[in-house]
Amino acid sequence: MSKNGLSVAVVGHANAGKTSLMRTLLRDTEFGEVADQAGTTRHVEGSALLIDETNSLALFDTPGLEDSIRLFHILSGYFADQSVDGIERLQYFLAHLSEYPELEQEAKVLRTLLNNDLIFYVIDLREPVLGKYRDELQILSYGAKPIIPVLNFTKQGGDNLEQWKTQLARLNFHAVVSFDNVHFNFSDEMKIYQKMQTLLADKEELLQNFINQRQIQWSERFNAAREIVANLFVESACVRFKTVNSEQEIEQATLKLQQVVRKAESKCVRRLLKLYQFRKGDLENSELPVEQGGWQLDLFSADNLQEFGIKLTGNIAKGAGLGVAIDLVTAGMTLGAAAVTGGIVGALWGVKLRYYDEIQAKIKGSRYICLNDVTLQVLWLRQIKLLELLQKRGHASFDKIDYQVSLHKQKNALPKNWSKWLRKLRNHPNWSSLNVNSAELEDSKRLLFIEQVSVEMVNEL
Ligand SMILES: Nc1nc2c(ncn2[C@@H]2O[C@H](COP(=O)(O)OP(=O)(O)OP(=O)(O)O)[C@@H](O)[C@H]2O)c(=O)[nH]1
Ligand SMILES: [Mg+2]
Repeated sequence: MSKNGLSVAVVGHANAGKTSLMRTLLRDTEFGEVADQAGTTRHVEGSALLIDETNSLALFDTPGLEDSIRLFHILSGYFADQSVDGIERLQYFLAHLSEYPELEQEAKVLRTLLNNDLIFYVIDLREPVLGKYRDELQILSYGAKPIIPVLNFTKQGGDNLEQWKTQLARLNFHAVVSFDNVHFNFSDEMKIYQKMQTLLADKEELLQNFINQRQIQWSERFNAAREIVANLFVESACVRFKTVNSEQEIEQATLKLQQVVRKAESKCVRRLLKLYQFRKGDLENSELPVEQGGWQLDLFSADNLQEFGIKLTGNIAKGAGLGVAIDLVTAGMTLGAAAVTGGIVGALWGVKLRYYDEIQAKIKGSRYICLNDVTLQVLWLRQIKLLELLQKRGHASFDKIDYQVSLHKQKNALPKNWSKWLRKLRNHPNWSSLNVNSAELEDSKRLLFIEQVSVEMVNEL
């Protein structure tokens, strides 16, 4: 690995979350091994994030420190009568390692400490400040490298926060950051790099380039994700299948319609996961509410209504339930009434020529079916939810996401232009590749519309 740029050693007590931090910073769910037990990482392992063509930020994961009390005792016991600095103590220890075979893991950490520019010291906030941690910090300070204490498990360990901060300050560590590996927060990650900037003055510009690049990547990814969702929405709201006017045929066409939309949704989910560098395998383990690229709750299941807090009103309450593909002609245009009164011509004028196909179909005994409003709402809210989860999910996550709870927060509002969008989309069957004869997908108006939907989707997650 290139040593151009700068390098960081990730150190800390066993099981504090070092490898998890690596995974999250690298956006790599497969880096190293993560397990809820001490001694999972046995060797130093590194990976790098590119800054530009010649520079990278190298990160090195290390085994956990276990017996720091003994190690500190050994190191501070050397050269009792001479003034010898910390680095010399560490080097002396490493040169005499054969005398302490039981401290081999610790020795790996000390070597990494000496070889890198800066240290992230990962702290499990759930733990109270104990003597062994103070000893660890004293040992690390022997390396004379800038150290950033990274307070991990911020969700569960909040009660110990002040105690840890006070203790760290007493040991002269002031550049503390909070960073939870599971409940990811991009601005917390940026704080880590900003702290690095203040501690490594000669690398300030390089780190600024790095920070800028990370920010651009982050917003580009979010924009790309919103576009994927907007595309699915347009595809699904524009889809329209023609069928003859018989119960059996309509039922078959309905099933087919559901099938293509389900497929389109799982394609969208797969694309989002890939974009955020989560893999299919990670999903099954991490128990996102997604199964084999689709959602556990079937898109057309009526349970979705309650799940997403959707209330049935007006026509929908009386007639079509969720997932019943409605007859566009009768539900959307009241052509039925017009036809009864013999006003076909008037109706044609009234609904404008863009409905010509449907009217023709109606007269000839054919029908068009499309997705009803409620189904589109569910489809929309599920993607927004997934997007929100992905934005906040660290690459070290294992826990089940409690998406049920967050769904009931008031966030499930539809965009204010929702009805306007639907009206427009229903008139553009040529904007959906899900239609049998797909065409005009590169239509500039379609692309513009997708952009508009992406922008208005959610401002900030
Ligand atoms: N909830 C939560 N769990 C975390 C966090 N960070 C790590 N974990 C969990 O804590 C356990 C230990 O994480 P590791 O990353 O393996 O810890 P480590 O410091 O590399 O452990 P060793 O290699 O054994 O020293 C795993 O079960 C992780 O899933 C966090 O921020 N929040
Ligand atoms: Mg580890």
